[in-house]
Amino acid sequence: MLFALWLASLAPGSLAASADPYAGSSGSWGQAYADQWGLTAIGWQAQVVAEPLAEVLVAIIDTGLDYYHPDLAGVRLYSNPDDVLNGRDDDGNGYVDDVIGWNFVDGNGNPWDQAGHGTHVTGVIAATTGNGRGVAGIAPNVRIMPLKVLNFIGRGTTTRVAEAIYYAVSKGARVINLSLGGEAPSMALQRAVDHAARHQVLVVLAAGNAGKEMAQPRFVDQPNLITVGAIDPARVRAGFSNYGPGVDLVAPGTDILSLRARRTDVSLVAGLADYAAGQNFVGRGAHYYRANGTSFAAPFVTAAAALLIGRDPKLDATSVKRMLLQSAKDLDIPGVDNQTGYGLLDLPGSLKQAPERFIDARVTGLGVVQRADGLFIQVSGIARADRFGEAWVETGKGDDPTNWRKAEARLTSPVSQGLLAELPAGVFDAPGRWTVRLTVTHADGTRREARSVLDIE
Ligand SMILES: [Ca+2]
Ligand SMILES: [Ca+2]
Ligand SMILES: [Ca+2]
Repeated sequence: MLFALWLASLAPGSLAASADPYAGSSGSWGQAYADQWGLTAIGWQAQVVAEPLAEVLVAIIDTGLDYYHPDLAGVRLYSNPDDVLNGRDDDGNGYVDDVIGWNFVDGNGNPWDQAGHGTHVTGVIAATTGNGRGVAGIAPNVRIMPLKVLNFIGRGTTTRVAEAIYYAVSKGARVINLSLGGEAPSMALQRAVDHAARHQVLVVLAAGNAGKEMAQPRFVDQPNLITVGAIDPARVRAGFSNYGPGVDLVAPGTDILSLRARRTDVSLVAGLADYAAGQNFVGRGAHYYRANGTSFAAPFVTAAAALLIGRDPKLDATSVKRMLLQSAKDLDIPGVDNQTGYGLLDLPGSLKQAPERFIDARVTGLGVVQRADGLFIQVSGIARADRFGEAWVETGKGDDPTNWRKAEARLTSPVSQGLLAELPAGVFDAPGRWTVRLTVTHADGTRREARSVLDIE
């Protein structure tokens, strides 16, 4: 039923509204690709979002929002039904006059953006589409709850972030965008993420910009938590983006055009080397801004989640995460890999994905163990499906082997996170690059693979 509805909506139609110029232009700052290349990369089209969608409340936990931005003229802001501007805490939640969100930095009801980061993130999701100006936002059905936890130089504390998560959950947010990084996760923050999981609130997290391998997610993995890495316009992982088993999927994160909060220059505040003030301003009046970071990849995923929920408000966070991962477009080496996880966010694909169906394949670690009976390479990871068939591990020489050798033992039951195979070290009988491949089959015969490489000396 939903599937049919979706196909109908994909049929080309005329757009009543007037197009957003940057959604159709290229080279505005001398670059060789589209100004909003990220929209094309995820398969977004104005038609995709033209169908009626339920409103979805999205909390942006960030530096706040320039809610007077001209290209946010159509945005719906959160409106607390239980507290009004009267100097009293009408809803008794500890926040006096939390009418449109909250400023956890200054302890007031005005989450104004003094750094520009939160406005840029919000613009990716919710810039007004079809108003004939500026950029197109991805999800016109969102209602934005700006929760300011970072100050004018983009600094904050994990305690404030945790408080903001509790706030968002208490006020019914369906998705929380956390484009924040740097600090080590605290217990308080982990508890807040767990709290969101219990309430089936999806938390979309930027992978971080250290260019490092993440052996695991920043928080204990939850079925409501998605960690997003960044790709560049060539569909390659951006050098700054963290990667590894802790990253679920990737989205556009290099040279992302979005909104500039007035009187801000976020790249300047971030202290980027070789950045000259004003360099990333775009357009007359400098109302727009381009920026790099996994911070700007995460909102692509947040927006896609909001579209999925908008079309089917009964979807829980676990299903939404599943739909986004299972439909991601494979990048880099075949299958789920260390650089790009499940691959690139694919918006039309995610909208067609059956919520209950999944095949998870992931190699999360390769470790050497010495035992009495010899030296072994232990392959650990994830092999599971909603209807599991079987799984096996193979090895092959080189980056893209043509010959594969199967490990002796097959998996006949799913593994959520654990040992998948033990390979005798003798399997790797030549020095150089080797590939380990995991194949997981569904009971219906379809399959997914995951690969990881190792170098033998
Ligand atoms: Ca209140
Ligand atoms: Ca616009
Ligand atoms: Ca891949």
